[in-house]
Amino acid sequence: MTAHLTERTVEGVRVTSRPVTDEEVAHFHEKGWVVLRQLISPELAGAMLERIKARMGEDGLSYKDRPGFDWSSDAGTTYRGVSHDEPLFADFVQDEDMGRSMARLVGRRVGMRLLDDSMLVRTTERSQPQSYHQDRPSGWDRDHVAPWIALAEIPPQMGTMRFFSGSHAAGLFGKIGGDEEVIRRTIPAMRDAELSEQPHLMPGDATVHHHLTIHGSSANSMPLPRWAYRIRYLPEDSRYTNMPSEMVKRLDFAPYQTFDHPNFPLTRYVP
Ligand SMILES: O=C(O)CCC(=O)C(=O)O
Repeated sequence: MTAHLTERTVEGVRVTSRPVTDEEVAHFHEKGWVVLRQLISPELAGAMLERIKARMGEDGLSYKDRPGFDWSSDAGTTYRGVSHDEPLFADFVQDEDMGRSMARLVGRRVGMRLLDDSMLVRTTERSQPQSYHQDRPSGWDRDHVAPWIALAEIPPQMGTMRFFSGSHAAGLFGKIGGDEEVIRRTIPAMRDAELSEQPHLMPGDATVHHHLTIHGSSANSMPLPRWAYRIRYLPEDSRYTNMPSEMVKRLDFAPYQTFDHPNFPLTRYVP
């Protein structure tokens, strides 16, 4: 990856991301998802992986959930808030190009803030598929987008995601879940929808999905952990809807206030 103007160096590592292209933005707007090859450099992905392995173990099995905070399931171990603990991640989530790229995917000239970031590790112990769903947030009133970055190679058999193309523009379907057959049978609008191929991701490759895009992933059938770093970005003008939300649970948010709070820092992109 060539040096970029917004590049910064943290702990000796070059922190940057490449800007999204017009074609990628158009693809995202039409389909509700996009694959971004080499969104970050393999060097940055490798440095992030090294740091998270130091916390979770080579196989991801040394990490134990913090009760009431992490969201692990039989589909993987979740380490929430990596950027709160690791300076390299904290700098990256505020990257100027990430902010600009995510605003372009949202389709607005708007500042973007971190909603949260998590390491989603599909280990040999927690290797099950993630059934199809919409993220369907209720705590905020604007569309958010979710980059999911491979820190190590993730072939389809380790559980990359698939997306129902166009589902982001088809409405809110509520508490859905199940495999492809269930989604096609229970949601008439998805009966003939295109389901994306499962990508084979190399370190630094990413997928990004819209919060209403129906998505899921397969099991990890290999004897290695799947290291995926998922960030969620929210437009700066999003307001708290006064609906129950894990994200603001202990924050004493007033109804309809913005997310202007240290937990939700703005990226360095200024529109
Ligand atoms: O990591 C996975 O397999 C699923 C992740 C997911 O559903 C999401 O990022 O919204």
